[in-house]
Amino acid sequence: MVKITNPIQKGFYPDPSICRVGKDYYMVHSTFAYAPGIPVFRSSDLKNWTLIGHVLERKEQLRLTGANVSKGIYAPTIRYQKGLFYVIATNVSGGGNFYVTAADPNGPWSDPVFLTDAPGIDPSLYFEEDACYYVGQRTKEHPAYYGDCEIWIQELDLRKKKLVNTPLVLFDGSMKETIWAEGPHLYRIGKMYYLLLAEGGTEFNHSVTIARSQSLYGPYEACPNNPILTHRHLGRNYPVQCIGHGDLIETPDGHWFMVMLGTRPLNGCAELGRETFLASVIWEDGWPVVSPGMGKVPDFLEISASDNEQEVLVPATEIEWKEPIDMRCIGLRDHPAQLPLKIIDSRLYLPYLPETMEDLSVPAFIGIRLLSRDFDIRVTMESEPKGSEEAGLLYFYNEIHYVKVVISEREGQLHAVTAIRKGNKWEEQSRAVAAGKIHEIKLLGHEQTLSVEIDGKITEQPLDIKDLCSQTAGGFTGCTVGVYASSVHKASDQFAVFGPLHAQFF
Ligand code: 6LW
Repeated sequence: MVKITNPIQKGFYPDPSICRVGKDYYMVHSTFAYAPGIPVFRSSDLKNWTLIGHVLERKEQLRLTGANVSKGIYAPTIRYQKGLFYVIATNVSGGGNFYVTAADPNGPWSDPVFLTDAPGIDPSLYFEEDACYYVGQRTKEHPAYYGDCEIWIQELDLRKKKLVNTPLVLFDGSMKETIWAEGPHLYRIGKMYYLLLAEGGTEFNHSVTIARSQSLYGPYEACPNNPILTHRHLGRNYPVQCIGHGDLIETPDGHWFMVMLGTRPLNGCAELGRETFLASVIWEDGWPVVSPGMGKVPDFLEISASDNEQEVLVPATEIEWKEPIDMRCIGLRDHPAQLPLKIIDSRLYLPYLPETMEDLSVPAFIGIRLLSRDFDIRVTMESEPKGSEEAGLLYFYNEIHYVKVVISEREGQLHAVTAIRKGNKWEEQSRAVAAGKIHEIKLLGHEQTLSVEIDGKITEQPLDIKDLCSQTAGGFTGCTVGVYASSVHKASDQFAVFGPLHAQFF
């Protein structure tokens, strides 16, 4: 037996979609305005997930100019058909719905093919014999209320690379006045077509529902047990919330599972963002029963598997600076490797770009996802900023909710500056630090507070970082943390020099 602990993907990995080829599973997630876009994970046991690459790695594949951090790439679907992997997703900041293909899921993936006549978001693909179908959501032509959406289908001609024939509506939700019928996936299981979808919106009322039909174009009947999975009836204090947006998968030996997103809020805030969870599925009377006997996402599952690996605790993340840049690193709106940086003797030379983290362009930021709210993240800065230059660590939720801990010159003297921005609220503390080239910066996270230690001194009052999350600041992402340098809208040809980034998540 293998014990699988939920969530199976900790940190900001929302909108999971999964497919299986042979004994290997592949899973993808939304990345919004982070780059590279759409990570691809592989697993042979649904428990241990290895990051094997990204779908959108090249500049020409991923246009995020001007996108705020929660815009950009939404809800990808991954499917495999006749020797090719397909990922279909939406770039809400430019171009809309597109698909890419790859013979090897490690990449490289093709350039995107944009589907100009596909309104809405959350596209999925369904293959049958030689045909391919686009299944997505869109707002109804005459919505009766906010969030009045429908799931629609249209044939996708992969040779012509465009939608052909007539679009048809399949379903508009399983309850009266359902909001946000979205995240659809279509399957043929046995003799029936099943349409899995999300309803209620990605927040507290999120849910997974299902409908079935004997023919592809319907009519689809809603499952009498809908929603087949939700946590909204468990109340706001239940530790796992917002469960919805699922995808089904069958193991080689005929067992079924569902992956879906969920949050683990504390005091109403889920700083880690929407994470990915797993539940088992059985079939009764031709309908799926999720987590039979329990009806909610379990803390852990025990499944039979030949591959009996040990429980892995959340590992320390050590980012050493070398070429190519560690696959776990992400940047804002552009791949960190595209920054005009240098790596010399395992040191990162990060340019003082004029952009800051508040600008909707590409700041000099190389981050990793926050994997737990208890953490110890540290780096050494081995250079000294001058004038308007500042460099250090950034804990980032969005352009107006972040903490920056930087070394910077103030009135001719070097200072350690800690600033927290929560929308219109700005607090800054600073103290002089000794000149000398090496400064150690540590961020210690504990129960939604952040202690800052610079050069061995905890100088600051712990900061309250609870509100740096979607629940209070809006948006769809989770927090990231990483090295940062800026010359704050002035020109500079200098570089901040960093040692390795150590991140321990408890
Ligand atoms: C996703 C959609 C959603 O595309 O959030 O509210 C979007 N629902 O299903 C971003 O994750």
